[in-house]
Amino acid sequence: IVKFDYQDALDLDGVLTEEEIAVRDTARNYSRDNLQPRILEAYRTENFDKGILKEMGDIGLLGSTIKGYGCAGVSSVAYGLIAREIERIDSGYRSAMSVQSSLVMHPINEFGSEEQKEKFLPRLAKGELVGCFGLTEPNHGSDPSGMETTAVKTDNGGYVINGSKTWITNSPVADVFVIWAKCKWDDKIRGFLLERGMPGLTTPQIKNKVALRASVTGSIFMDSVKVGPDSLLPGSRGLSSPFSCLNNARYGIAWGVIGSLEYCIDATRSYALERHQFKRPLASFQLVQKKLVDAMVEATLGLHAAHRVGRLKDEGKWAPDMVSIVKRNNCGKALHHARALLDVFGGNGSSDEYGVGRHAANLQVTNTYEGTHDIHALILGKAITGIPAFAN
Ligand code: TGC
Ligand code: FAD
Repeated sequence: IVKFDYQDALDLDGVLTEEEIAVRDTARNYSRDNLQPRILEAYRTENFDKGILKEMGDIGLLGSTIKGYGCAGVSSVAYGLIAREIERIDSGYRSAMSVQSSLVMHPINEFGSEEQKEKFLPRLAKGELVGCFGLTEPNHGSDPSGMETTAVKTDNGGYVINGSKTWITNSPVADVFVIWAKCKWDDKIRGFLLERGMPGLTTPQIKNKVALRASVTGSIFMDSVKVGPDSLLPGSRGLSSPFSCLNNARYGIAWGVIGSLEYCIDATRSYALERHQFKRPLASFQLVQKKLVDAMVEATLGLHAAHRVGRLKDEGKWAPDMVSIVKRNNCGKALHHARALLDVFGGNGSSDEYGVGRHAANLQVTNTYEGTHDIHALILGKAITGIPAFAN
């Protein structure tokens, strides 16, 4: 019999490799020492410091599963552990890391030419370049297959891109844009790499968000943007290409949101032990203990489920539906329990000093992006019945 540790209730440490623990500790120390001190001010002022990506790049946290091109080449579990540690501070900081890693570096690595990989990946890995991923459009969020952004061929072998993307993480500060467009010549969706400064490309910020305020979000407007032949990601073809990026990002979010919930559990436990009502600590009341227990149990189960998907991913024995299980479950449970824990703070829950209200607000967004909670239910409903409920 061992001593029970509520912070590692089913011994996750025991199923990690030495390298994964080292990566986890690097991400934990960095997040605690460099992100935690900044978050309150960044959230209040809706300010994202691009320097954070350089700092993450310096310690190997960007594109960490990619082999070569200056990337660390670690396991999918290690990537999940990085997301968990960063999101323990704030979902917005994890967004910045996961967009750069899974939604920008992954498609370049997977679908790009050797020249594109050599040009972009080492600088994205260092955080010298910031990337963003444009799939969602004003009229097409859950149904990207209907996208209106188009690419047409030009006489010189290049392309002209027209259309708009919205709710794009990092677009106002990005140097590189992975844009998904419908190609007029065969009606297939393909990825294109656009760069800041191209005539016709503008990226206004969406201001005054009620959540994820430490992450910068914007639109991308493309008014006859002319690009060369080397802009096309040659290996991309069809919706499965952007979805392959989403598989990785959704998997990382499943780990990340548990980090967010773990912060809420620790903060609530400390508060409940200190705060007294009726001459007793709040932590002595059964209803308060139940909230802590319910949250701790779901955080534990969520972590182990994400770990299992990670191991299957690295063994090549995974399916996207498995990712939907952990993305949907972990985001939904993290949101539900963060909101319940917020009750324990009473009036102080309305102060931004305690962080739990900020995490709960962020977790609503994690339930929305990368496929909403309900869309993942429908993906799994299709997996069970064979009938797609979201389409004709
Ligand atoms: P459907 O007909 O089901 O599939 C079209 C093609 O795609 C293939 N496919 C997949 N391939 C790989 N991985 C997956 N997960 C895949 N899911 C589908 C499929 O096999 C088919 O291939 P082919 O070769 O037969 O053509 O597509 P549908 O149009 O009916 O899709 C329905 C649905 C609901 C599943 C899908 O559209 C969906 O997932 N919608 C949600 C959209 C979404 O997640 N958007 C995310 C935008 S990016 C973002 O939010 C970033 S936030 C970043 C941050 O800040 O952290
Ligand atoms: P809609 O698709 O309009 O859905 C609205 C509601 O209808 C949801 O509850 C949905 O579940 C429901 N619904 C839709 N269709 C069905 C159906 N068939 N059956 C039942 N219910 C349905 N996108 C990117 O491409 N890149 C990014 O970097 C990015 N970053 C983001 C950052 C933030 C802060 C936010 C908020 C969003 C971001 N997104 C990004 C967009 C995000 O992926 C979309 O918001 C999400 O996919 C949902 O699309 P939508 O907002 O258009 O909602």
